[in-house]
Amino acid sequence: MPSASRRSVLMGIAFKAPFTWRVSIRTASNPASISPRCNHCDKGPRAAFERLVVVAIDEKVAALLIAGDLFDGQVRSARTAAFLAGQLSRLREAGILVYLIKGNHDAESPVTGAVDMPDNVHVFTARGGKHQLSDEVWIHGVSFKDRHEPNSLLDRFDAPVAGAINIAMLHTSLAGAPGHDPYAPCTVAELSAMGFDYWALGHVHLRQIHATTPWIVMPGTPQGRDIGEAGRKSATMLTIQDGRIEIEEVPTSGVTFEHRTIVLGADVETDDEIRAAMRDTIMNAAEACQDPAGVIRLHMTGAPERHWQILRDRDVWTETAREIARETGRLWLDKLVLDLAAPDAARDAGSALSELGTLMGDVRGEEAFASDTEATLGAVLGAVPAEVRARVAPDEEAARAFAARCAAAGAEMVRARLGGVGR
Ligand SMILES: [Mn+2]
Repeated sequence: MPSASRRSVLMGIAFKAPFTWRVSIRTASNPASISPRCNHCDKGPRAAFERLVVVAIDEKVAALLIAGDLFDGQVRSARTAAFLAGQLSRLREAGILVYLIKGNHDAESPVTGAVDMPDNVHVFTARGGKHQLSDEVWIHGVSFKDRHEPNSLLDRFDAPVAGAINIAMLHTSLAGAPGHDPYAPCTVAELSAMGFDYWALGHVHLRQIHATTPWIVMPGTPQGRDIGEAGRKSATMLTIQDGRIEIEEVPTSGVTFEHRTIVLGADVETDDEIRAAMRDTIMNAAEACQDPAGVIRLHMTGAPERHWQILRDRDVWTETAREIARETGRLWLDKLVLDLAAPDAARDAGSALSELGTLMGDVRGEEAFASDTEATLGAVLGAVPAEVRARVAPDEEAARAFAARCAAAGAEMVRARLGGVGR
């Protein structure tokens, strides 16, 4: 038990596959222009965990709480196990306890069982339990037994200890989201009614404070995994003093994902102007990036005169953006997204090109074309890894929408090529 003089400070985090993931940086089609690897990206999740350990030691915290999904289920890696054991041992030497509950991903991980945890680590079982951290603080927790946990786990918690601060750890999707499997479902109201002072939740990657009395906190992932998890990521620090809990956010990510948008005005006429706009935006992003490295997705919107040419020369503009990002020394381009409109659709009306556009639009509306596109997409998806498939087309409706987007983008590309040639 930590000495009475130590502040009772805990850090609650929710991990997801922190040690095994790599940021996927699209490589250029031309091998000569492939970006140098983003070292920060490769190290991302481990670096975030190390940063967490350093803060924990510097701040002399009493304990580190890990609310599940420390490991990614499918990955077996001795290096991962060794890295984790090393970091946990650093905490042990600093007299810091670690509380761990298993999430859905840990439950299927071959690594979880293989790691011989240092003796400062307390792993809660699926039966649940409680552990006294200090004179005034008790930690409660329940682990996942299997990958799937469609039922609430709340009945496995002991009652809060009277006269103490009680912190409960749970891996849960809360009330969940439509189309996603429920993981230990429960509501904020149910959690509030349990009598604990703080709920240290895990599973959802986005940080969210659901309630303050009691605290119900989903701290989010300490390192974003891809552009879908944009922004700086963090852990949550708890300070317990005079029977009260205060929290603060502690940045942990080593790589920030960001979206940036360039709006091209109708008066943009030259490549130089476009390059200048790109440079401004990317340089600003580099300056604003608070992490050692950043990955940006650049969106170009607007209705410039050069609309056709830009769409036609998409690869050139992608490489241009990639090169400017490389110059910053700390940014990597995830992707250039072109969302451009023709400057004045009315002016084109009656032209052969406009007629072609209308025809392609009509055909896309036909059922036979739609089912043909969906069949083609089905064949393509059948050839990609299941994980990618699940992401692109999690259900039938999403697959249909994706097929429609592909068809619309294809039509736009055809128009861009023809329009570019014609001008
Ligand atoms: Mn999970």
